[in-house]
Amino acid sequence: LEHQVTPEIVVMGGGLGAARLGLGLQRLGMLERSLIAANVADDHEFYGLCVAPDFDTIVYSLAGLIDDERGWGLRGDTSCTMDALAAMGQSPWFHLGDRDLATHMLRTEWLQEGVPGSVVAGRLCEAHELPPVIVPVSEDRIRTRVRIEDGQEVDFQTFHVRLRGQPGVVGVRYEGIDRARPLPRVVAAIEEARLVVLAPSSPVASVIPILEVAGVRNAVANRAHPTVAVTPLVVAAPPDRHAEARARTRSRLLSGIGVEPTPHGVAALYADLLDAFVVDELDAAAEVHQLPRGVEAVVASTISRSAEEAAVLLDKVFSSMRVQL
Ligand code: FO1
Repeated sequence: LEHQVTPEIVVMGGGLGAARLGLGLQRLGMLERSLIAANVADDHEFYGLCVAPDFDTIVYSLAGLIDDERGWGLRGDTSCTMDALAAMGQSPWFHLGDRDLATHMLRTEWLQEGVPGSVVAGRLCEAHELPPVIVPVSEDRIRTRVRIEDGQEVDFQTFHVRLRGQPGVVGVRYEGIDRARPLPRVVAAIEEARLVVLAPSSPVASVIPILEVAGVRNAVANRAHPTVAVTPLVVAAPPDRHAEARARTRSRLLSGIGVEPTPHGVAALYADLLDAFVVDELDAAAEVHQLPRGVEAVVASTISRSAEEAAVLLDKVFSSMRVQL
């Protein structure tokens, strides 16, 4: 299962944002030469099962199995288990499809046997006929905790799914992050890769809890080769119905840490790490001149709805950064 070659491209992020770039890399035939470091801070225990939404979303997407409409879970999955729980008086607010449950059962069983998280990740990639290039950033437990306006602190899935991202956010912390160690393979890849891309994922939910793992931010900051972020939001293209809930959670969390939920707000948040920031072409006129000093603007279509579109976006980033592969 060990991945031998030093990755040339590193993608860091959450589920959908990283998955989109992963689909582009796959399309370009570059997935094997890449490493996708997935956030673990929105992992969740549900009825005793370990669920890793960001990792699973990337794997299911690259395996062609994702439910595209919802952006999570397996396309065509059934809900017998959730229905049975409801019939027994439970109100399961976090929906786990019947086939999706198999992934969580296996992950939980392996982790309980003491199999390291990185090995579990490799086995799950292999089970989906993917190269073992999708890894959790850390094997240690990290959990995003969201303090909402009434003073309560809730876990990320409670905030995003149960409360629909509706309460105002007054603070965010990442439980366990001080003790978490990154996978050595992730840090080595960041140091060596020709290009590091911060995926168009929720900055507070998915990108910061990767960067804040000991050694990761430093490794990114000290790179000899370029680092780029792709905007997770496009002001001029309001999210569709399915993206709306994600957009609300993303904006609430950004506001909760005092960052303006705009492309230049996000660029400023990452500014010390970036050589370039990809702004969507629809926002270029309004946003490019607001980017932080020293961060080059790359203008591209960022709303990659297909692998082809994601490949075009990546090609644009490679040529702007003069990355030849
Ligand atoms: N998102 C929802 O809005 N409702 C759900 O019931 C839900 C279940 C779920 C199960 C497995 C999984 O991998 C993801 C799931 N998601 C669900 C998505 C998840 O809450 C978030 O999109 C990510 O954690 C954000 O990074």
